[in-house]
Amino acid sequence: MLHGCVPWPEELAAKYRAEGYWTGQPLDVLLTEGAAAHPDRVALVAADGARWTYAELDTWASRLAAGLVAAGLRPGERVVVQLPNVPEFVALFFAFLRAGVLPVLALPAHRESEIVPLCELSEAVAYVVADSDDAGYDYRELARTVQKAAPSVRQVFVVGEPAEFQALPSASPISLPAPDPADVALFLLSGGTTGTPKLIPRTHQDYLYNARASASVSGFSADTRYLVALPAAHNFALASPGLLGALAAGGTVVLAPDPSADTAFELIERERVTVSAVVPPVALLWMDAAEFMDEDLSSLRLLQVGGAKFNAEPASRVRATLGCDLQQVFGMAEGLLNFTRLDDPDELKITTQGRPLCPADEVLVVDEEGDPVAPGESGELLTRGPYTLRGYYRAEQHNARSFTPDGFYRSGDVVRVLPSGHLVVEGRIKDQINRGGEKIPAEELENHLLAHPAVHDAAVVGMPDEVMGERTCAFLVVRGEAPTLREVTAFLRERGVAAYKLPDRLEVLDRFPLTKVGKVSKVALAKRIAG
Ligand code: OOB
Repeated sequence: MLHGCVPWPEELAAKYRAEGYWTGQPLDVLLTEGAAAHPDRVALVAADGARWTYAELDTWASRLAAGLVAAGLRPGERVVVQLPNVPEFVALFFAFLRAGVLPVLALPAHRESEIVPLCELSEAVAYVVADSDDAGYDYRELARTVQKAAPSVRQVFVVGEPAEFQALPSASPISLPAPDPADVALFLLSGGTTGTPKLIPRTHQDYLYNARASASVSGFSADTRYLVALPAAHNFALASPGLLGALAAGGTVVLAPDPSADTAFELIERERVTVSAVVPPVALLWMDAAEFMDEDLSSLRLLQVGGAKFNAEPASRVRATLGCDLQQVFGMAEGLLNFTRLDDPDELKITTQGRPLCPADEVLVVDEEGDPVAPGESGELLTRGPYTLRGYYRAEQHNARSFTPDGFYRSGDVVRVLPSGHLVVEGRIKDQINRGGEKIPAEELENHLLAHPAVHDAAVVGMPDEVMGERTCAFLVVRGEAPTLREVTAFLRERGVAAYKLPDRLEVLDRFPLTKVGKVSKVALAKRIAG
């Protein structure tokens, strides 16, 4: 495995192979098999209606792969990819797999303060962006900053107008060596809890299992028309089952540039979309909009909701408002996926976050001492399995804290297991805010706040919010005059912090409440703001 990654112990690897979860195939078979079996079926539809068959997508990916090689990219090198939901994302994804180049999948919302550390940590040799987004944000401007700050980035490729950079490289297809299925295929970003980003290595065979098994448990088939409403670079929309799962099943992927009801409903009607995946605030938006918008949503059979807790009350209204079934998904880029099953009783679909995807997923619920709780009691979810990472990339010290000595990943999520095996997510012990599915590492935001000249100390906590689940509250102890929220967010933007990480509220205190051992009590702060 790539240096800096933690492999599965051989004993478990042998078990996962023997039980058929790891097939020894490269991830790219998702496309090559489809192109061989049904070349003329539509694989991909862009928002503007442009479409590609499996054969066309396959050829496009091969040409891009040859282009990447001709541009000097070598197997094992890392490239930070930051693209919106455009068809080039899909073709390039497969091109990278073919060239053995490892994409590091950043989100379109990320800015300098996220992208530069990612390039540094991964020693990325290239950076791929779109020219601009719908709001007019120019990613080439970001690329200029990134290239100055991260000298490992030799090349910038641009989808659209390249300016002084390069267009996506393309060349006549060449034959390329097959990658080792046990090695890294791509890097996902962790939601994170610390001041620095964490990269999640996903291997060919673990991610192939992830996509195929999720597709199967979600009932995906050749008739599936999957709307990518969340960012394609996020594990939910990419492979859980997401666009890779739809392709694995021989279905069609439809790309939505944004998850608004206007955009999504038009595409659902036009492309007869059968399934999509959204975060809870988007589900709420769609349910409200369905009451007054008149697009035909009758093709929609299933709405997958995850990324943050979807409460039972709105969950119980999905069928009546959108006319489709609900599947709750509790997943993580680190691996473990839980799904409610299509044949579960409504009660479980509405009140639980599903049960583990794989029979070989090991789930432990432990108390503060790390001891298993009594059945049905709540505690921290620990997990290991055939598609759950064994360590973050180049993060030895952090790994020592994030994993138990026998390799269980400490999720930081507080859950309770029902007799049926379904999990109910009850909370979190990790220092992170989950703002409608978007994850904000508290320490990272606190470090940015501490850089403000008027800030003496900073502590960031979530505050309950009906739509987003939580919003972000920054508690500050200041020197001299307190800055306003507007000043603080302007300061953070100036530092290149992604918009979704900006605090929603500022509270100034004389001093922070402390725990018995003298640490800042976030529990007390969270209680205070909730009140
Ligand atoms: C998904 O992945 P990430 O990596 O953005 O975030 C993972 C974290 C989990 O540890 C948990 O804290 C939270 O997001 N979460 C949920 C949840 N789904 C995720 N909390 C409560 N209820 C849920 N249904 O968010 C992700 C990855 C793949 C599929 C779905 C979601």
